[in-house]
Amino acid sequence: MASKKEILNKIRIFITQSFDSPQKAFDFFDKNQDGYLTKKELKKLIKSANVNAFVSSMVARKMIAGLDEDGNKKFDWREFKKAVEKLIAEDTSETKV
Ligand SMILES: [Ca+2]
Ligand SMILES: [Ca+2]
Repeated sequence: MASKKEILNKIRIFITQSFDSPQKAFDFFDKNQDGYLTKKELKKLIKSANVNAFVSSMVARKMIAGLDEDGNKKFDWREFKKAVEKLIAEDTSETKV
């Protein structure tokens, strides 16, 4: 199974290469356009980054568990933006060493 680092790397590359901005990625995967990314929608995003279905669902659950600040079990734009910023920040800290 791919390591956490590899999975996060895939997601980061997918978001940065497929979309002009995190906002566009959010809008694209918010399929019902209610302004929230549910676990199901987030899982689709992760799966699109070429991560297998089982791992995608696990990662989606963990991301929401870790970064859902208001506890409604889904990402609003602000929370998603933080998640993406964290993803990109982790990359910088790794490549510096
Ligand atoms: Ca939605
Ligand atoms: Ca939330």
